[in-house]
Amino acid sequence: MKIKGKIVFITGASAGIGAATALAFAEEGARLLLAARRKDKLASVAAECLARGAESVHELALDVRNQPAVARAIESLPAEWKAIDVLVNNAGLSRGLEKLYTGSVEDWEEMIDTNVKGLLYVTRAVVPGMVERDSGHVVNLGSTAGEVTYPNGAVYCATKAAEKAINDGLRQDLLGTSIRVTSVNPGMVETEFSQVRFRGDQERAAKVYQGLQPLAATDVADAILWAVTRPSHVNIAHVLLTPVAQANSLLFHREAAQGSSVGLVGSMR
Ligand code: NDP
Ligand code: 8X3
Repeated sequence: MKIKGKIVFITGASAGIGAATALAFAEEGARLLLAARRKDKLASVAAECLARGAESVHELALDVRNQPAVARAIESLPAEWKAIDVLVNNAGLSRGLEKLYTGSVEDWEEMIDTNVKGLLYVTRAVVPGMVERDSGHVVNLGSTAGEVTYPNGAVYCATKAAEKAINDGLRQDLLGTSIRVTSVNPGMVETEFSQVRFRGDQERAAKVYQGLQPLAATDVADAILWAVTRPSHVNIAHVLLTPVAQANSLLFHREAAQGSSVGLVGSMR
């Protein structure tokens, strides 16, 4: 599939994987619909997209947890932006790393509301138009965390396990249409993710990536662009990508000052 002139809607486009994905599609000449809550960050990603070759950019200041706002934002798109070709359901976050029985209920709700309900709200608002046009591609951001649960991360992992079920269910429900559905499941990617998880504790966030080379947001953007640009009869169901030094959610190889070490993610954080 050629990307030039296609409308690509990316949630969580103000940072990390979403911003890198916006830039990757910009370089292919896409028309970009970019959504996130932080307008200033979104505006600078939008400007960079135009500089890198995007045909046009439309920004949406949107909290995906707010269902009426999501529905309104999609319904009230200008006519020339309505026919969304690609939806990248990327907005998401983790909060805290704590045992389930002492965890913060507010943190759980924020993760579930964003990663599960937000993804559902956006999908519900966008996919009917794709069905009407019998054309489109939905890419959902999963994670190694959705495949293997790690200690102190049960609720985040549960949201990504839910993403896997939603991704697979949506693909089944769209059988008989031309719409494709893909889950891109990265391991550790160095973005704002850990800073958000640890509420700005830079030192703790940096420790997550110590002694190994994590994925970059551009590596994930590359996988998303690859999945979307396969021929239109090919559906990539899942893409799993990790740093070479990561086997799964639990097993890492870290170079320590004294030599190498293999560690559990829970204990290393
Ligand atoms: P970042 O924190 O760098 O970016 C997260 C993006 O999501 C930001 O643009 C943020 O924008 C947006 N976002 C968060 N909450 C909302 C909301 N309620 N409404 C709208 N936008 C929101 O993290 P990543 O880029 O790393 O994460 C992107 C996705 O990738 C997430 O779904 C994450 O779970 C997944 N992932 C990340 C991995 C990693 O190791 N980093 C690995 C596997 C998957 P704003 O704050 O402006 O709203
Ligand atoms: C993010 C990857 O391992 O930090 O989904 O949870 S991890």
